[in-house]
Amino acid sequence: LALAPVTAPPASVDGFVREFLHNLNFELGVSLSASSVNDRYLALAQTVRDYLMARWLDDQRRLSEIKPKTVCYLSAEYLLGRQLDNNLLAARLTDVATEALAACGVSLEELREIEVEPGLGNGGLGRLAACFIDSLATMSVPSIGYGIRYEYGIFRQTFVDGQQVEQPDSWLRLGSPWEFPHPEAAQTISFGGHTEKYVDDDGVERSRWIPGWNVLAVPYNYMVPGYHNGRVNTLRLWRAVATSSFDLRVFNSGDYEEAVRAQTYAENISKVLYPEDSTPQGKELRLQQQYFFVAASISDFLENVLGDGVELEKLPSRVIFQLNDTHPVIAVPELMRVLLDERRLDWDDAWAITQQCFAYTCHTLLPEALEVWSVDLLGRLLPRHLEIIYRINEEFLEAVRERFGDDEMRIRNMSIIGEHPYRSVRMAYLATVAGAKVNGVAELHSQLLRDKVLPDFDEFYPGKFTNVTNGVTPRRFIRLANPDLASLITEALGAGWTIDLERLRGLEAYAEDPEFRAKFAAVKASNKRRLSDVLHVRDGFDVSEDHMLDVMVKRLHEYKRQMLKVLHIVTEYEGIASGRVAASAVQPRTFVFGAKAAPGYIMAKRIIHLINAVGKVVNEDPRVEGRLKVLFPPNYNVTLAERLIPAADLSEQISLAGKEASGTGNMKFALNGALTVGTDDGANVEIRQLVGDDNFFLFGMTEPEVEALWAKGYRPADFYQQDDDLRRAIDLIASGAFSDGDRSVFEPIVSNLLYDDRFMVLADYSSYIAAQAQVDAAYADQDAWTRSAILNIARCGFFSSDRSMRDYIDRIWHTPPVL
Ligand code: 26V
Repeated sequence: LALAPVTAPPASVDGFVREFLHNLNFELGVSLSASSVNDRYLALAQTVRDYLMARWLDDQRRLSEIKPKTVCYLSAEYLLGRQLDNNLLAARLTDVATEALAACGVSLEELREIEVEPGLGNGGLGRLAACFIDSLATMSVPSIGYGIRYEYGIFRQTFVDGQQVEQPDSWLRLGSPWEFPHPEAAQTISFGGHTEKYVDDDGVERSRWIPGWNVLAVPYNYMVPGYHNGRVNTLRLWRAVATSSFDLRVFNSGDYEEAVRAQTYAENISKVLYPEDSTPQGKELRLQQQYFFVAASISDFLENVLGDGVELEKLPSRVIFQLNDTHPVIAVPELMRVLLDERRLDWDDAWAITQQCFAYTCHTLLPEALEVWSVDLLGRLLPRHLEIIYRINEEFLEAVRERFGDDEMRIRNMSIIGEHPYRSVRMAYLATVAGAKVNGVAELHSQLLRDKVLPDFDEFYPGKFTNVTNGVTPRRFIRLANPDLASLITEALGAGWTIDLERLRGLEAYAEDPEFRAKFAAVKASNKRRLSDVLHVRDGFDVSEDHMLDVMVKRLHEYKRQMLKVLHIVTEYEGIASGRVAASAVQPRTFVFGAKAAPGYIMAKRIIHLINAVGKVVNEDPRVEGRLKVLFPPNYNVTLAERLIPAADLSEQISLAGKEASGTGNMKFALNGALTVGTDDGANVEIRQLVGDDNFFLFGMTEPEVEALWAKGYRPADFYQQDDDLRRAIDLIASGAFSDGDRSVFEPIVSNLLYDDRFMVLADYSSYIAAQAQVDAAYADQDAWTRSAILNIARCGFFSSDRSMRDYIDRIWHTPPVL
């Protein structure tokens, strides 16, 4: 019997209408006239899936025959954003779908707007993973994204009296049309119990794990379509489900309630995304999540992807597991355990294979963000893995001794096991020892990683450390988010730039063309109107198209220095309100914030409160009306980013030098023609090098200057005493002017700035204010500003995540495309 291959429905308006109505009637069980908007959205999503399906199945079949080396991207977070538009675009279906739906009397725009984005990530790290899998699919690189299907993603942020209140993000409530669950392919994942020694049939003494309990990991597959290349890769997210044996044992003992409780316990593992906290460690459930997804992923790769009869020695030629930060690093002892205990390799062979199969990306420099797990917890949850980690460490320290002698200080510093304040496993060290390569995410970050965070390791492993500067996908962040700009670029340069972003260079010449500049300015203005429409419906805000749009969107963290932005706004406000500065002397500006604070991060939440409080006073004061406005739409997410970024004139990238590993928002803004006011930090450094000093507002200390100031002794109160503007701004906050006269509300912020100020806000204040004066002056010449904006776009093609992927492939993965 010749089985007909799966074929896609005809890509015509007629074909699309038929498929859409079929799905509405037969999959959702409603007629067109009786269908809800959600029904129509679900049917549309299914229709798009149907078009992608043949390619997806075909790619899976081909890859299982070709058996190429595959990238397994291990990430606890994927901040995907909405799927519908992206998938329509990738499959070249946008026009057909628009027409087909119109023929059914349905508006595509309306359906787009009801999609709930899967917020399965905290911020930059999760969004980066989403950009990377888009690029890998677009470049036809064999790859699988592995992660967790959280039932609740990043919390929904609301403001009550200006303060953040978190609501659960029940993104699955109205159905999730993009996923394909495979309960039949579940993996069993074990935890707890103990280990025991035994002698195997060959007389070799071995260790084995007798686990205490287990859960099922059920895979949910998502299509990751490449852009216009017919390619569809897979994102596989795991959901925790109780095993029946698990229930049965308790159930047999007759305790029904206990059985239900046990089930709930197991299923908690994939219940909720951890909101990146002010202190990230010490959460047992989080370690369970990490092990759960990497154990399922490794087992899935070995059993289902690798294929039968592959000698394990060849494993490194078939896979590279990329560790997205330390969250998946428990995969290292897990692969060792599988090779040793299940596949019966000896230690040296297993370790040689493991060391070639992993590479590690570090995404931070903050010491408090480097993950450690207490030996106590790890030993309880994963006793066999702890044994393996101890042995890895023993052999590693032995090699260190051989090389450097008995330098106990160095040994203590390099040990994977830390002793203070309690005995713990340093996951970044484990990843560095096990990884074939270790990379930072921007030039400066990679340099500091080698020099400051892991200098001994850099010395011990020459050639292991490298840099791959982050990037962002031009499909989502230019083509979809800014369609008018995309058309303008295509008009000038032809198609092709979307997958070859260096072609944007061609716009340099157009920056000198007054007609092109006028068109660009019109696009910017229209994006502001579009944003205004969105914010009006969403939050009741209005954005004036003749205001400079000054945007700071990113997680709320002290190191990112939203406080510096607040001090600038208060300074501007106080100047005009007090009459010292004529309102007409400043450019009309709307300041926009978007930021979520980790629910447990009290200072970050106070700063959110302050921003809202300052906004309220500024927006209600007639003395600054039409000049200054502050907007803080709640629940900043990928969907809102896609609206805000294309409308922005000014991008705020103002972290203390040496703290922001890279930033990726900075790249998105520059690529949409916003100018940056920024410090010499993260990828800002590279952005400025590329766009040129004339097209970037640099301010603040450099990283060595920061170090020097700490060394000399930093006294923030001195800056307060010596700078009149700064003193007036801080005094105004302290006076209760933004808290109905209550001086206690923001007192903790004020005293933190004056007497602690870990991120040197006061030290960089005057330089920041000066840079903002330059911004004002530059914005007064609209035509020159527009020219700069176009040059930013023209010179930032480097920041495509396609280029990042090429760098990973060349320097780390060695996984060529399979066309
Ligand atoms: C930061 C912190 C800060 C204080 C303590 C708790 C805690 C926990 C986690 C983190 C974030 C670390 C990993 C991360 O998200 N890094 C971000 O990765 C982006 C993609 O590479 C990069 O652009 C950002 O600069 C970097 O902060």
